[in-house]
Amino acid sequence: MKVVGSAFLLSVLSGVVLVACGADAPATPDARNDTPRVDARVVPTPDARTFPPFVDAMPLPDAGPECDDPSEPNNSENMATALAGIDDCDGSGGTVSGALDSTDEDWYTYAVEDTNCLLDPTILIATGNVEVCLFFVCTSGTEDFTCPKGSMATDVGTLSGCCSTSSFDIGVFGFDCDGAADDSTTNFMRVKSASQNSCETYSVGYQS
Ligand SMILES: [Ca+2]
Ligand SMILES: [Ca+2]
Ligand SMILES: [Ca+2]
Ligand SMILES: [Ca+2]
Repeated sequence: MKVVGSAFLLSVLSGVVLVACGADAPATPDARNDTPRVDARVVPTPDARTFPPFVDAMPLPDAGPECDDPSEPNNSENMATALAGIDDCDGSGGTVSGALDSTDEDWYTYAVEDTNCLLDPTILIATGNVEVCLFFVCTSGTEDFTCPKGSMATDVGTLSGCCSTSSFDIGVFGFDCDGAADDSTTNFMRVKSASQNSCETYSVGYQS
């Protein structure tokens, strides 16, 4: 009887323990359900990060074929870009750079002072498949010049000068302001594309 009574008491105690464990179990799932709700509030942040790249990519279609030239507009004698004056010493001079589409003309103008050096108007085409014309306007007297071999005498409006697709030097006996001791001039330089390129870039040097 005592043994049976002990076994009965053990089974009753086990039942109490099981009931006690069963009562504790429901608390855990509730706590787990709270955690996903907090995580769900964090989800919108990664989605927001995907938008900036699309905005950054938008400027790309604007980068089309353009022929930027900061000297524009300079398409005629009257709109010529004014350059610093030079004298007839060969250390005096400059370089212009620009870009030409098929119909563009780039005009520049600069004064040339007749000093004690030798006057020999010169064009140096450093880069670019271009035609360069050099026109002269004497400060006093009348323009009298001979275009060197490889260049061609050309008149544009009231201007007279020489044009070539390669570098040229008028030479020390090639230019004179006839009737004047002072051969100072105002020069005009016209650059045009000699290629079929949509955008011909160039660099042209000048001295006198
Ligand atoms: Ca241009
Ligand atoms: Ca132009
Ligand atoms: Ca010279
Ligand atoms: Ca003269």
